[in-house]
Amino acid sequence: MPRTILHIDMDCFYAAIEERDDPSLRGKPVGVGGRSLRGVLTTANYEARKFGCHSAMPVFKAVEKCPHLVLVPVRFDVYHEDSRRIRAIFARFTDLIEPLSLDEAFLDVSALRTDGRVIAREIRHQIEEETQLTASAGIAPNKMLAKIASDWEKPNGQFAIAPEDISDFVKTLPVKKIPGVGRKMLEKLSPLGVVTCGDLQQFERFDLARRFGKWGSELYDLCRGKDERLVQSHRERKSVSKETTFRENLTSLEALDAAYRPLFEGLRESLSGRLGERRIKSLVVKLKFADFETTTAERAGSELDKQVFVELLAEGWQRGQGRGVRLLGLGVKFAAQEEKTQLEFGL
Ligand code: TTP
Ligand code: MG
Repeated sequence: MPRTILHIDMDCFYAAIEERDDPSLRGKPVGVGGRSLRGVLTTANYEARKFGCHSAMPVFKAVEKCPHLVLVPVRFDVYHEDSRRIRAIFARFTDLIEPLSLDEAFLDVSALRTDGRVIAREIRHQIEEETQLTASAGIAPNKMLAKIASDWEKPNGQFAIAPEDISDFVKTLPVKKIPGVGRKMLEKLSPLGVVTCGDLQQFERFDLARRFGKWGSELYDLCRGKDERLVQSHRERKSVSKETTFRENLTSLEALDAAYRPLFEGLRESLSGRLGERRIKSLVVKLKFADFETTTAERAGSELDKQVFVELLAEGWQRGQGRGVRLLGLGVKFAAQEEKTQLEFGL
């Protein structure tokens, strides 16, 4: 059974929000992000894009291109709130939602067994009703094609690629439309005479792998419109912890002190991988007493600190007033993750 994947992308997201909230901006070229000429635009509305203004363009350059450009400061809290409302609308249709940024997401709606075009239209309708913002949608059997399709009828439109149309669609599709094929890749492909996915299809898989490594092998599939990647809905992890239940209750602070060390090492190991990139907000010690009552001692902190855990341990132990301890846990809580674009632009 082919899957039904939607890619939903808001139109001129930040700029559209600013226009909605300040109708006097409508019809004028608007750039969001310039507090000074040294800044960069986070986005430009369509009037400003006609002049060649675009995201990530330095403000001074944008003003050169479009002297009448109206610059408005960013209001991330508002964009976050609209993003939250949009995601809540997605959640009415499926749990399989993979947000890519504040304003775009993949949805796997295969389980609804309904024409993806109908679902996309309904989602876009609800978004417009509830936020007064427009979205565009791509509907396809996989992520790559859905993402490409959402751009096809932008703004405020949608485009579907049916399984039987894929091979014709990709034949003439410029390779630069494949997400991940950027300027550097194009510089390597154009000397080989590759402009379209059809051109790229002339190469054997081993040849592409030899030239471009693993990415080359992936391209072999992508240029045929093949993409098996799943829509990954990952709930953001809020914390990580290690705990252990003792065979016999521990009855002294010294015993606890010895017991926490392997947990500390375990925690350190958990944080040595990808989770280690997350910002730590606080450190937590959890104790379960002989009578099953649980207590947690927590302190703000940004890194694993043995001394802090030792102190939290003592604090928790004291609350037990001599009760034996059957379970000990050590953990950290993470700060909520920032959106990527926000970090990239340091605004
Ligand atoms: P995009 O979806 O790339 O752009 P857009 O929604 O403004 O316009 P389009 O109609 O073409 O989809 O990005 C979404 C928002 O993310 C955008 O409004 C502002 C922010 N952003 C940045 O801050 N920096 C960037 O470089 C880009 C591309 C986007
Ligand atoms: Mg967008």
